[in-house]
Amino acid sequence: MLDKPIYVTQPSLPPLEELIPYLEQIWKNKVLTNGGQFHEQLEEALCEYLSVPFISLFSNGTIALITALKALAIQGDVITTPYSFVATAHSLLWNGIIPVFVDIDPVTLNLDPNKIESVITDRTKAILPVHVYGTPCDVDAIDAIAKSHNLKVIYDAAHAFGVCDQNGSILNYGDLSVLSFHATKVFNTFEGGAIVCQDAKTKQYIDQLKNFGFTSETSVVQTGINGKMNEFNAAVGLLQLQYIDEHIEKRKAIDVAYREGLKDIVGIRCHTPSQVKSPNYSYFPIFVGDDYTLTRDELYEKLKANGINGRRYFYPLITEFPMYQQGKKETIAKYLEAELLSKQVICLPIHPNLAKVEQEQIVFEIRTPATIFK
Ligand code: T4K
Repeated sequence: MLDKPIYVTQPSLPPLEELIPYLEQIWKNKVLTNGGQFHEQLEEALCEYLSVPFISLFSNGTIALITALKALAIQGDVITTPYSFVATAHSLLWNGIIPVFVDIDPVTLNLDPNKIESVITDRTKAILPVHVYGTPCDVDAIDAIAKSHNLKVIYDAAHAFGVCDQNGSILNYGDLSVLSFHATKVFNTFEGGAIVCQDAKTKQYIDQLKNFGFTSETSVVQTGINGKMNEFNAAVGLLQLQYIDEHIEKRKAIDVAYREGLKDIVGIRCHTPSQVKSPNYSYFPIFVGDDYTLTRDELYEKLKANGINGRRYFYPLITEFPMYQQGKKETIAKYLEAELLSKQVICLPIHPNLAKVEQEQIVFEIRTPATIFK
């Protein structure tokens, strides 16, 4: 038994004393928000680190998603995944958009492009795929479908900070990509988020939208919102950026050790998407099959009883929340892969502060009792 509980994630924090000079600057300048110097510096630094042309910082990822849809004036229906955090679909409802859910690919765990075209109608205006756990979607297939049907694509990239494929940052696909910098994410500013876009005009419009729609002191052009990131969060971000590579390296070592420790256990499967050029190791999902000695929920509870707090991201599916079932008449399951995987998943703890001995204990609890491949 461990002396303190382990959580699925724990924020990585830079040394406290390194934050003090930033705070002194804020206290001296007395610019606390509305586009101060740290806000500006963080936007620049992130563009460089992430290799993206334009970024607009936000107070959190959910407001950024809501604003991204607004920025592209999306209405009608939008195709999205049921296997995500509820904020993905909520952002559609906040814009009066109807979410149309499509099943996932069991390998990437993201929207299955083969199932998208059959649900496109005259009402469909966009696709909102999610790079779940930081695994890139099949971006080429999705973008090809979008082009042939004249649809916008907004990627929910809340989990995908720093992820690259063979062409570079995955944040450069689609019309917009949305990041979350929440405390539980690989890169955190306590709360925060961002929209990545590809041209200066769109950035300017997004910046207006996050500031109530003001275009000047005396003119408002849109129903904007208050989505601005403040100077404290931006300062934390600047500091965090100095440690991000180190944090991702630590996550990588944990990922490698889990794969080694769990490799021969009957009924335990690690999520292994095909080669990603630079993953961020943001989550470590395992899938508990019928051939494991316990059910998924029994294993989840057993771990919890031993102080190990995994999370069943994403269970239930968004489509299983009663508010997303209103008005639905279907009795036949439509999201077979998502339903199956949602009932099998446990995300194991992974964060830079996880000690080797803690990880060994997690592996031990999963191995005992379990059948081992010979
Ligand atoms: N799109 C996707 C695909 C997302 O996953 C998310 C958020 C969003 C959009 C929206 O982005 P934001 O608006 O959040 O920026 C957490 C996060 O709150 C949420 O950001 C995240 N996805 C989701 C997957 O996970 P919960 O309800 O599971 O968090 P909570 O509070 O239970 O935290 C999990 C564990 O982390 C705790 O057991 C302990 C540890 N923890 C948490 C916090 C907040 C800490 O050690 N310290 C902390 O400060 O939703």
